[in-house]
Amino acid sequence: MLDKLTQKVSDALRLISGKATITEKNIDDAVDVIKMALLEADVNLRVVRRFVNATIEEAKGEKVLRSVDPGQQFVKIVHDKLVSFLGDAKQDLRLKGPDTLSVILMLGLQGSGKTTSSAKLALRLKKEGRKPMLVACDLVRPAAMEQLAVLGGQIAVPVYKEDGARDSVKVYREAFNWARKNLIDTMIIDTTGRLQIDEAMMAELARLKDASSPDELLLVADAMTGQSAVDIAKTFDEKIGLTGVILTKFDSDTRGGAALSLKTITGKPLKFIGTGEKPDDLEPFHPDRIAGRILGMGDVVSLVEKAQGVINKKEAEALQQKMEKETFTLEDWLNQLRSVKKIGSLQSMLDMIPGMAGQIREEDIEKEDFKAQEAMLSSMTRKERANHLIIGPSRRARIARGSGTSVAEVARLLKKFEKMRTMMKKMSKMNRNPAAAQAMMSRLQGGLR
Ligand SMILES: Nc1nc2c(ncn2[C@@H]2O[C@H](COP(=O)(O)OP(=O)(O)OP(=O)(O)O)[C@@H](O)[C@H]2O)c(=O)[nH]1
Ligand SMILES: [Mg+2]
Repeated sequence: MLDKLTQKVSDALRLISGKATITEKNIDDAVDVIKMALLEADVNLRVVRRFVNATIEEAKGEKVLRSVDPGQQFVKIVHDKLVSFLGDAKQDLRLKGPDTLSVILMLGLQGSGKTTSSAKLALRLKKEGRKPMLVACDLVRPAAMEQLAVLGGQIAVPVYKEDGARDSVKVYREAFNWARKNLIDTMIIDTTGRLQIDEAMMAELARLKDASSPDELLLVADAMTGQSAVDIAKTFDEKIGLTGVILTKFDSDTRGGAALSLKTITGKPLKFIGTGEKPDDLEPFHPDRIAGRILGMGDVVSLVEKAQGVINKKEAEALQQKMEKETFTLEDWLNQLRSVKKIGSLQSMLDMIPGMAGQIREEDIEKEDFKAQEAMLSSMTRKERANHLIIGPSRRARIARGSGTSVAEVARLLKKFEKMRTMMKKMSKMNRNPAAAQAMMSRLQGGLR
Protein backbone atom coordinates (compact mmCIF):
# COMPACT_ATOMS: atom_id res chain seq x y z
CA MET A 1 0.00 0.00 0.00
CA LEU A 2 1.32 3.40 -1.00
CA ASP A 3 4.83 1.96 -1.04
CA LYS A 4 6.51 4.30 -3.49
CA LEU A 5 5.01 7.45 -2.06
CA THR A 6 5.98 6.44 1.44
CA GLN A 7 9.52 5.73 0.39
CA LYS A 8 10.07 9.11 -1.25
CA VAL A 9 8.27 11.24 1.30
CA SER A 10 9.96 9.61 4.25
CA ASP A 11 13.37 10.04 2.59
CA ALA A 12 12.71 13.74 2.08
CA LEU A 13 11.59 14.18 5.65
CA ARG A 14 14.50 12.26 7.08
CA LEU A 15 16.88 14.75 5.49
CA ILE A 16 15.23 17.68 7.17
CA SER A 17 13.80 16.34 10.40
CA GLY A 18 17.11 15.83 12.16
CA LYS A 19 18.44 19.31 11.52
CA ALA A 20 18.84 21.71 14.41
CA THR A 21 18.40 24.69 12.11
CA ILE A 22 16.80 24.77 8.73
CA THR A 23 16.88 27.34 5.95
CA GLU A 24 14.29 28.38 3.44
CA LYS A 25 16.28 26.46 0.87
CA ASN A 26 16.02 23.28 2.94
CA ILE A 27 12.26 23.70 2.93
CA ASP A 28 12.11 24.34 -0.80
CA ASP A 29 14.20 21.26 -1.50
CA ALA A 30 12.14 18.99 0.70
CA VAL A 31 8.85 20.32 -0.69
CA ASP A 32 10.21 19.78 -4.21
CA VAL A 33 10.89 16.12 -3.53
CA ILE A 34 7.45 15.69 -1.97
CA LYS A 35 5.85 17.43 -4.93
CA MET A 36 7.51 15.06 -7.39
CA ALA A 37 6.50 12.11 -5.26
CA LEU A 38 2.87 13.24 -5.24
CA LEU A 39 2.83 13.74 -8.99
CA GLU A 40 4.33 10.31 -9.53
CA ALA A 41 1.67 8.92 -7.21
CA ASP A 42 -0.89 10.24 -9.69
CA VAL A 43 -2.28 12.87 -7.36
CA ASN A 44 -4.33 15.47 -9.19
CA LEU A 45 -2.21 18.43 -10.26
CA ARG A 46 -4.50 20.97 -8.63
CA VAL A 47 -4.29 19.11 -5.37
CA VAL A 48 -0.49 18.99 -5.56
CA ARG A 49 -0.29 22.74 -6.19
CA ARG A 50 -2.53 23.54 -3.27
CA PHE A 51 -0.59 21.19 -1.04
CA VAL A 52 2.75 22.71 -2.03
CA ASN A 53 1.60 26.30 -1.58
CA ALA A 54 -0.04 25.67 1.76
CA THR A 55 2.96 23.76 3.09
CA ILE A 56 5.54 26.30 1.97
CA GLU A 57 3.58 29.22 3.31
CA GLU A 58 3.24 27.71 6.72
CA ALA A 59 6.73 26.22 6.89
CA LYS A 60 8.44 29.48 6.05
CA GLY A 61 6.63 31.30 8.80
CA GLU A 62 8.59 32.67 11.74
CA LYS A 63 7.23 30.02 14.03
CA VAL A 64 8.94 27.18 12.22
CA LEU A 65 12.29 28.65 11.31
CA ARG A 66 12.82 30.07 14.77
CA SER A 67 11.46 27.15 16.72
CA VAL A 68 13.58 24.89 18.90
CA ASP A 69 13.06 21.93 16.68
CA PRO A 70 12.30 23.24 13.20
CA GLY A 71 12.78 19.88 11.48
CA GLN A 72 10.08 18.27 13.58
CA GLN A 73 7.83 21.26 13.12
CA PHE A 74 8.17 20.87 9.38
CA VAL A 75 7.28 17.19 9.56
CA LYS A 76 4.24 18.11 11.58
CA ILE A 77 3.11 20.65 8.99
CA VAL A 78 3.43 18.10 6.19
CA HIS A 79 1.54 15.59 8.29
CA ASP A 80 -1.30 17.95 9.12
CA LYS A 81 -1.62 19.10 5.51
CA LEU A 82 -1.79 15.49 4.35
CA VAL A 83 -4.47 14.73 6.93
CA SER A 84 -6.52 17.68 5.77
CA PHE A 85 -6.20 16.67 2.12
CA LEU A 86 -7.22 13.13 3.00
CA GLY A 87 -10.39 14.44 4.61
CA ASP A 88 -9.58 15.36 8.25
CA ALA A 89 -11.58 12.99 10.41
CA LYS A 90 -12.93 9.51 9.84
CA GLN A 91 -16.43 9.65 8.33
CA ASP A 92 -18.97 7.16 9.59
CA LEU A 93 -21.98 5.90 7.73
CA ARG A 94 -25.10 7.95 8.37
CA LEU A 95 -27.77 5.41 8.99
CA LYS A 96 -31.04 5.67 10.85
CA GLY A 97 -31.56 4.09 14.23
CA PRO A 98 -32.14 0.33 14.29
CA ASP A 99 -35.93 0.72 14.51
CA THR A 100 -36.11 2.37 11.11
CA LEU A 101 -35.09 0.76 7.85
CA SER A 102 -31.98 2.34 6.31
CA VAL A 103 -30.94 1.96 2.70
CA ILE A 104 -27.46 1.93 1.22
CA LEU A 105 -27.24 2.16 -2.56
CA MET A 106 -23.98 0.92 -4.05
CA LEU A 107 -22.90 2.23 -7.42
CA GLY A 108 -19.85 2.12 -9.64
CA LEU A 109 -18.34 0.92 -12.88
CA GLN A 110 -18.03 -2.70 -13.89
CA GLY A 111 -15.51 -4.67 -11.93
CA SER A 112 -14.87 -1.90 -9.42
CA GLY A 113 -15.86 -4.16 -6.54
CA LYS A 114 -19.51 -3.29 -5.85
CA THR A 115 -20.72 -6.79 -5.16
CA THR A 116 -17.72 -7.70 -3.00
CA SER A 117 -17.95 -4.41 -1.10
CA SER A 118 -21.68 -4.88 -0.52
CA ALA A 119 -20.95 -8.15 1.24
CA LYS A 120 -18.05 -6.64 3.17
CA LEU A 121 -20.24 -3.81 4.37
CA ALA A 122 -23.00 -6.22 5.35
CA LEU A 123 -20.56 -8.23 7.45
CA ARG A 124 -19.30 -5.09 9.10
CA LEU A 125 -22.78 -3.87 9.99
CA LYS A 126 -23.69 -7.30 11.26
CA LYS A 127 -20.68 -7.28 13.57
CA GLU A 128 -21.82 -3.88 14.83
CA GLY A 129 -25.09 -5.47 15.87
CA ARG A 130 -27.29 -4.38 12.99
CA LYS A 131 -29.48 -6.64 10.87
CA PRO A 132 -28.46 -6.08 7.27
CA MET A 133 -29.69 -7.71 4.10
CA LEU A 134 -28.32 -7.71 0.57
CA VAL A 135 -30.52 -6.93 -2.42
CA ALA A 136 -29.56 -8.12 -5.89
CA CYS A 137 -30.49 -5.28 -8.24
CA ASP A 138 -27.81 -6.10 -10.79
CA LEU A 139 -30.13 -7.69 -13.31
CA VAL A 140 -27.90 -7.35 -16.35
CA ARG A 141 -25.13 -9.84 -15.74
CA PRO A 142 -26.58 -13.34 -15.35
CA ALA A 143 -24.06 -14.48 -12.75
CA ALA A 144 -24.39 -11.34 -10.65
CA MET A 145 -27.28 -12.52 -8.47
CA GLU A 146 -25.63 -15.82 -7.88
CA GLN A 147 -22.36 -14.13 -6.85
CA LEU A 148 -24.22 -12.06 -4.28
CA ALA A 149 -26.12 -15.11 -3.02
CA VAL A 150 -22.87 -17.01 -2.51
CA LEU A 151 -21.25 -14.13 -0.66
CA GLY A 152 -24.35 -13.67 1.51
CA GLY A 153 -24.20 -17.36 2.35
CA GLN A 154 -20.59 -17.07 3.43
CA ILE A 155 -21.31 -14.30 5.89
CA ALA A 156 -24.78 -15.54 6.87
CA VAL A 157 -26.62 -12.41 5.74
CA PRO A 158 -29.96 -12.80 3.88
CA VAL A 159 -29.92 -12.02 0.16
CA TYR A 160 -33.02 -10.98 -1.71
CA LYS A 161 -33.02 -11.95 -5.38
CA GLU A 162 -35.59 -12.69 -8.02
CA ASP A 163 -34.52 -14.95 -10.84
CA GLY A 164 -35.52 -13.62 -14.23
CA ALA A 165 -36.45 -10.19 -12.88
CA ARG A 166 -36.33 -7.30 -15.32
CA ASP A 167 -37.16 -4.24 -13.28
CA SER A 168 -34.76 -3.31 -10.50
CA VAL A 169 -37.23 -0.94 -8.86
CA LYS A 170 -39.74 -3.76 -8.58
CA VAL A 171 -37.08 -5.99 -7.03
CA TYR A 172 -36.27 -3.24 -4.56
CA ARG A 173 -39.95 -2.83 -3.56
CA GLU A 174 -40.39 -6.51 -2.93
CA ALA A 175 -37.14 -6.69 -1.01
CA PHE A 176 -38.39 -3.76 1.05
CA ASN A 177 -41.55 -5.64 2.02
CA TRP A 178 -39.51 -8.70 2.89
CA ALA A 179 -37.17 -6.57 4.99
CA ARG A 180 -40.09 -5.08 6.92
CA LYS A 181 -41.50 -8.48 7.74
CA ASN A 182 -38.15 -9.87 8.79
CA LEU A 183 -37.08 -6.96 10.98
CA ILE A 184 -34.15 -6.01 8.79
CA ASP A 185 -32.66 -2.61 9.66
CA THR A 186 -30.32 -2.00 6.71
CA MET A 187 -30.78 -2.83 3.03
CA ILE A 188 -27.64 -2.85 0.92
CA ILE A 189 -28.49 -2.66 -2.76
CA ASP A 190 -26.01 -4.01 -5.30
CA THR A 191 -26.47 -2.52 -8.75
CA THR A 192 -25.32 -3.05 -12.32
CA GLY A 193 -21.98 -1.66 -13.42
CA ARG A 194 -21.12 -0.65 -16.95
CA LEU A 195 -17.74 -0.33 -18.58
CA GLN A 196 -18.26 3.38 -18.87
CA ILE A 197 -20.68 5.90 -17.54
CA ASP A 198 -23.61 5.96 -19.94
CA GLU A 199 -27.14 7.29 -20.08
CA ALA A 200 -28.83 3.95 -19.52
CA MET A 201 -26.90 3.27 -16.31
CA MET A 202 -27.52 6.75 -14.95
CA ALA A 203 -31.23 6.56 -15.73
CA GLU A 204 -31.50 3.21 -13.98
CA LEU A 205 -29.64 4.47 -10.92
CA ALA A 206 -31.72 7.60 -10.78
CA ARG A 207 -34.90 5.52 -10.77
CA LEU A 208 -33.58 3.30 -8.01
CA LYS A 209 -32.53 6.33 -6.03
CA ASP A 210 -35.96 7.95 -6.34
CA ALA A 211 -37.70 4.75 -5.32
CA SER A 212 -35.50 3.94 -2.33
CA SER A 213 -34.45 7.38 -0.98
CA PRO A 214 -31.15 5.95 0.20
CA ASP A 215 -29.44 7.13 3.38
CA GLU A 216 -26.09 6.42 1.79
CA LEU A 217 -25.17 6.56 -1.89
CA LEU A 218 -21.75 5.00 -1.98
CA LEU A 219 -19.57 5.00 -5.03
CA VAL A 220 -17.33 1.99 -5.27
CA ALA A 221 -14.17 2.91 -7.17
CA ASP A 222 -11.00 1.02 -7.99
CA ALA A 223 -8.02 2.73 -6.34
CA MET A 224 -5.66 1.35 -8.94
CA THR A 225 -7.23 3.50 -11.63
CA GLY A 226 -5.80 6.56 -9.85
CA GLN A 227 -7.09 9.88 -11.09
CA SER A 228 -9.73 8.29 -13.23
CA ALA A 229 -11.39 7.04 -10.03
CA VAL A 230 -11.63 10.67 -8.98
CA ASP A 231 -13.11 11.74 -12.33
CA ILE A 232 -15.67 8.97 -12.08
CA ALA A 233 -16.62 10.06 -8.57
CA LYS A 234 -17.07 13.61 -9.80
CA THR A 235 -19.39 12.56 -12.62
CA PHE A 236 -21.45 10.23 -10.44
CA ASP A 237 -21.79 12.94 -7.85
CA GLU A 238 -22.96 15.50 -10.39
CA LYS A 239 -25.43 13.15 -12.04
CA ILE A 240 -26.79 11.11 -9.14
CA GLY A 241 -25.34 12.57 -5.96
CA LEU A 242 -23.05 10.69 -3.60
CA THR A 243 -22.67 10.59 0.16
CA GLY A 244 -19.30 8.90 0.13
CA VAL A 245 -16.80 6.66 -1.60
CA ILE A 246 -15.34 3.22 -1.03
CA LEU A 247 -11.93 2.80 -2.63
CA THR A 248 -11.30 -0.84 -3.39
CA LYS A 249 -8.06 -2.67 -4.14
CA PHE A 250 -6.18 -0.35 -1.85
CA ASP A 251 -4.02 -3.38 -1.07
CA SER A 252 -2.68 -3.33 -4.62
CA ASP A 253 -2.48 0.44 -4.95
CA THR A 254 1.15 1.44 -4.59
CA ARG A 255 0.53 5.02 -5.66
CA GLY A 256 -2.31 6.44 -3.64
CA GLY A 257 -3.32 9.20 -6.03
CA ALA A 258 -7.04 8.58 -5.79
CA ALA A 259 -7.10 8.59 -2.00
CA LEU A 260 -5.21 11.86 -1.90
CA SER A 261 -7.21 13.73 -4.52
CA LEU A 262 -10.72 12.54 -3.85
CA LYS A 263 -11.79 14.82 -1.02
CA THR A 264 -10.34 17.98 -2.48
CA ILE A 265 -11.67 17.43 -5.98
CA THR A 266 -15.11 16.00 -5.23
CA GLY A 267 -15.82 17.23 -1.72
CA LYS A 268 -17.04 13.73 -0.89
CA PRO A 269 -15.52 11.76 1.94
CA LEU A 270 -13.68 8.52 1.47
CA LYS A 271 -15.47 6.29 3.97
CA PHE A 272 -13.90 2.87 3.53
CA ILE A 273 -11.00 1.19 1.81
CA GLY A 274 -11.03 -2.34 0.47
CA THR A 275 -7.85 -4.16 1.40
CA GLY A 276 -8.33 -7.60 -0.08
CA GLU A 277 -10.81 -10.03 -1.57
CA LYS A 278 -12.20 -11.56 1.61
CA PRO A 279 -15.39 -10.32 3.34
CA ASP A 280 -13.28 -9.11 6.24
CA ASP A 281 -11.06 -6.91 4.12
CA LEU A 282 -12.80 -3.56 4.54
CA GLU A 283 -11.47 -0.83 6.80
CA PRO A 284 -12.83 2.57 7.78
CA PHE A 285 -10.64 5.24 6.24
CA HIS A 286 -8.63 7.11 8.88
CA PRO A 287 -6.94 10.16 7.32
CA ASP A 288 -4.50 10.61 10.20
CA ARG A 289 -3.33 7.04 10.10
CA ILE A 290 -2.86 7.02 6.34
CA ALA A 291 -0.93 10.29 6.58
CA GLY A 292 1.28 8.66 9.21
CA ARG A 293 1.90 5.77 6.88
CA ILE A 294 2.82 8.04 4.00
CA LEU A 295 5.32 9.86 6.18
CA GLY A 296 6.83 6.53 7.11
CA MET A 297 5.86 7.01 10.73
CA GLY A 298 4.07 3.73 10.75
CA ASP A 299 0.64 3.28 12.08
CA VAL A 300 0.73 2.17 15.65
CA VAL A 301 -2.91 2.95 16.32
CA SER A 302 -4.15 0.66 13.56
CA LEU A 303 -1.83 -2.06 14.69
CA VAL A 304 -3.02 -1.80 18.25
CA GLU A 305 -6.65 -1.98 17.16
CA LYS A 306 -6.06 -4.88 14.86
CA ALA A 307 -4.09 -6.76 17.45
CA GLN A 308 -6.69 -6.06 20.11
CA GLY A 309 -9.09 -8.60 18.69
CA VAL A 310 -6.30 -11.12 18.95
CA ILE A 311 -4.34 -10.36 22.06
CA ASN A 312 -5.78 -8.24 24.79
CA LYS A 313 -4.07 -5.51 26.69
CA LYS A 314 -3.21 -7.70 29.67
CA GLU A 315 -1.58 -10.28 27.47
CA ALA A 316 0.40 -7.57 25.76
CA GLU A 317 1.64 -6.26 29.08
CA ALA A 318 2.52 -9.73 30.24
CA LEU A 319 4.44 -10.22 27.03
CA GLN A 320 6.29 -6.98 27.60
CA GLN A 321 7.31 -8.13 31.07
CA LYS A 322 8.41 -11.49 29.85
CA MET A 323 10.56 -9.90 27.23
CA GLU A 324 12.24 -7.71 29.78
CA LYS A 325 12.88 -10.42 32.29
CA GLU A 326 13.90 -13.05 29.80
CA THR A 327 11.17 -15.40 30.97
CA PHE A 328 9.72 -15.60 27.51
CA THR A 329 9.23 -19.29 26.71
CA LEU A 330 8.74 -21.44 23.65
CA GLU A 331 5.08 -21.66 24.70
CA ASP A 332 4.81 -17.87 24.41
CA TRP A 333 6.46 -18.02 21.05
CA LEU A 334 3.95 -20.55 19.78
CA ASN A 335 1.09 -18.34 20.97
CA GLN A 336 2.63 -15.37 19.23
CA LEU A 337 3.01 -17.27 15.99
CA ARG A 338 -0.63 -18.18 16.15
CA SER A 339 -1.77 -14.62 16.79
CA VAL A 340 0.29 -13.29 13.93
CA LYS A 341 -1.54 -15.76 11.75
CA LYS A 342 -4.84 -14.42 13.03
CA ILE A 343 -3.90 -10.80 12.45
CA GLY A 344 -3.53 -11.52 8.78
CA SER A 345 -0.69 -11.04 6.44
CA LEU A 346 2.64 -10.23 7.90
CA GLN A 347 3.01 -7.48 5.35
CA SER A 348 0.01 -5.54 6.63
CA MET A 349 1.52 -5.84 10.06
CA LEU A 350 4.97 -4.68 8.96
CA ASP A 351 3.50 -1.65 7.24
CA MET A 352 2.06 -0.48 10.50
CA ILE A 353 5.20 -0.65 12.59
CA PRO A 354 6.98 2.66 13.14
CA GLY A 355 10.17 2.81 11.16
CA MET A 356 9.35 -0.41 9.39
CA ALA A 357 6.96 0.90 6.76
CA GLY A 358 8.55 0.34 3.40
CA GLN A 359 11.69 -1.16 4.90
CA ILE A 360 11.06 -4.89 4.83
CA ARG A 361 8.99 -6.61 2.21
CA GLU A 362 7.14 -9.80 2.90
CA GLU A 363 9.05 -11.53 0.11
CA ASP A 364 12.19 -11.03 2.19
CA ILE A 365 10.81 -13.29 4.85
CA GLU A 366 10.63 -16.98 4.28
CA LYS A 367 7.01 -17.83 4.69
CA GLU A 368 7.70 -21.53 4.96
CA ASP A 369 9.67 -20.73 8.06
CA PHE A 370 6.48 -19.94 9.92
CA LYS A 371 4.83 -23.20 9.09
CA ALA A 372 7.87 -25.26 10.04
CA GLN A 373 8.35 -23.26 13.24
CA GLU A 374 4.78 -23.79 14.25
CA ALA A 375 5.02 -27.50 13.48
CA MET A 376 8.15 -27.91 15.58
CA LEU A 377 6.76 -25.92 18.48
CA SER A 378 3.52 -27.90 18.36
CA SER A 379 5.45 -31.16 18.45
CA MET A 380 7.04 -30.27 21.76
CA THR A 381 5.45 -31.18 25.06
CA ARG A 382 4.19 -28.43 27.33
CA LYS A 383 7.04 -29.11 29.65
CA GLU A 384 9.55 -28.66 26.89
CA ARG A 385 7.96 -25.44 25.80
CA ALA A 386 8.04 -24.14 29.34
CA ASN A 387 11.75 -24.85 29.66
CA HIS A 388 13.74 -25.20 26.48
CA LEU A 389 16.87 -26.22 28.40
CA ILE A 390 15.57 -29.75 28.88
CA ILE A 391 15.43 -30.41 25.16
CA GLY A 392 18.39 -32.77 24.68
CA PRO A 393 19.32 -34.95 21.68
CA SER A 394 16.61 -37.60 22.04
CA ARG A 395 13.90 -35.00 22.53
CA ARG A 396 15.19 -33.14 19.49
CA ALA A 397 14.98 -36.29 17.39
CA ARG A 398 11.39 -36.89 18.53
CA ILE A 399 10.37 -33.29 17.78
CA ALA A 400 11.95 -33.51 14.32
CA ARG A 401 10.04 -36.71 13.59
CA GLY A 402 6.78 -35.32 14.90
CA SER A 403 7.01 -32.13 12.86
CA GLY A 404 8.38 -33.59 9.66
CA THR A 405 11.59 -31.59 9.98
CA SER A 406 15.20 -32.50 10.76
CA VAL A 407 17.25 -32.48 13.94
CA ALA A 408 19.32 -29.69 12.42
CA GLU A 409 16.20 -27.59 11.94
CA VAL A 410 15.13 -28.15 15.52
CA ALA A 411 18.59 -27.12 16.68
CA ARG A 412 18.38 -24.01 14.56
CA LEU A 413 14.99 -23.16 16.00
CA LEU A 414 16.31 -23.41 19.53
CA LYS A 415 19.31 -21.28 18.71
CA LYS A 416 17.10 -18.67 17.12
CA PHE A 417 14.90 -18.71 20.19
CA GLU A 418 17.80 -17.96 22.51
CA LYS A 419 19.04 -15.21 20.28
CA MET A 420 15.55 -13.78 20.14
CA ARG A 421 15.28 -13.70 23.91
CA THR A 422 18.49 -11.80 24.30
CA MET A 423 17.57 -9.26 21.68
CA MET A 424 14.09 -8.85 23.07
CA LYS A 425 15.45 -8.00 26.44
CA LYS A 426 17.66 -5.33 24.99
CA MET A 427 15.02 -3.86 22.74
CA SER A 428 12.12 -3.99 25.16
CA LYS A 429 14.01 -1.83 27.61
CA MET A 430 14.25 0.80 24.93
CA ASN A 431 10.61 0.67 24.06
CA ARG A 432 8.17 0.24 26.90
CA ASN A 433 4.99 -0.04 24.93
CA PRO A 434 3.00 -3.27 24.78
CA ALA A 435 1.85 -2.75 21.20
CA ALA A 436 5.40 -2.11 20.10
CA ALA A 437 6.43 -5.26 21.95
CA GLN A 438 3.95 -7.27 19.94
CA ALA A 439 5.13 -5.66 16.73
CA MET A 440 8.77 -6.16 17.55
CA MET A 441 8.07 -9.76 18.28
CA SER A 442 6.93 -10.45 14.75
CA ARG A 443 9.78 -8.46 13.35
CA LEU A 444 12.31 -10.55 15.21
CA GLN A 445 10.50 -13.66 14.19
CA GLY A 446 10.89 -12.85 10.51
CA GLY A 447 14.20 -11.11 10.54
CA LEU A 448 16.33 -13.44 12.62
CA ARG A 449 17.64 -16.62 11.25
N1 LIG B 1 -7.36 -7.20 -4.01
C1 LIG B 1 -8.62 -6.76 -3.96
N2 LIG B 1 -9.53 -7.24 -4.81
C2 LIG B 1 -10.81 -6.78 -4.75
C3 LIG B 1 -11.18 -5.81 -3.79
N3 LIG B 1 -12.50 -5.55 -3.97
C4 LIG B 1 -12.91 -6.33 -4.99
N4 LIG B 1 -11.90 -7.08 -5.47
C5 LIG B 1 -11.94 -8.03 -6.59
O1 LIG B 1 -12.32 -7.36 -7.77
C6 LIG B 1 -13.09 -8.21 -8.61
C7 LIG B 1 -14.39 -7.55 -9.00
O2 LIG B 1 -15.22 -7.42 -7.85
P1 LIG B 1 -16.81 -7.39 -7.91
O3 LIG B 1 -17.28 -7.16 -6.53
O4 LIG B 1 -17.35 -8.56 -8.63
O5 LIG B 1 -17.03 -6.09 -8.79
P2 LIG B 1 -18.39 -5.46 -9.30
O6 LIG B 1 -18.23 -3.99 -9.24
O7 LIG B 1 -19.54 -6.03 -8.56
O8 LIG B 1 -18.39 -5.94 -10.81
P3 LIG B 1 -19.66 -6.00 -11.81
O9 LIG B 1 -20.79 -6.62 -11.06
O10 LIG B 1 -19.17 -6.85 -12.94
O11 LIG B 1 -19.93 -4.61 -12.23
C8 LIG B 1 -13.28 -9.50 -7.85
O12 LIG B 1 -12.35 -10.44 -8.29
C9 LIG B 1 -12.99 -9.11 -6.40
O13 LIG B 1 -12.51 -10.19 -5.64
C10 LIG B 1 -10.17 -5.30 -2.89
O14 LIG B 1 -10.39 -4.43 -2.03
N5 LIG B 1 -8.91 -5.82 -3.01
MG1 LIG C 1 -21.24 -6.96 -9.21
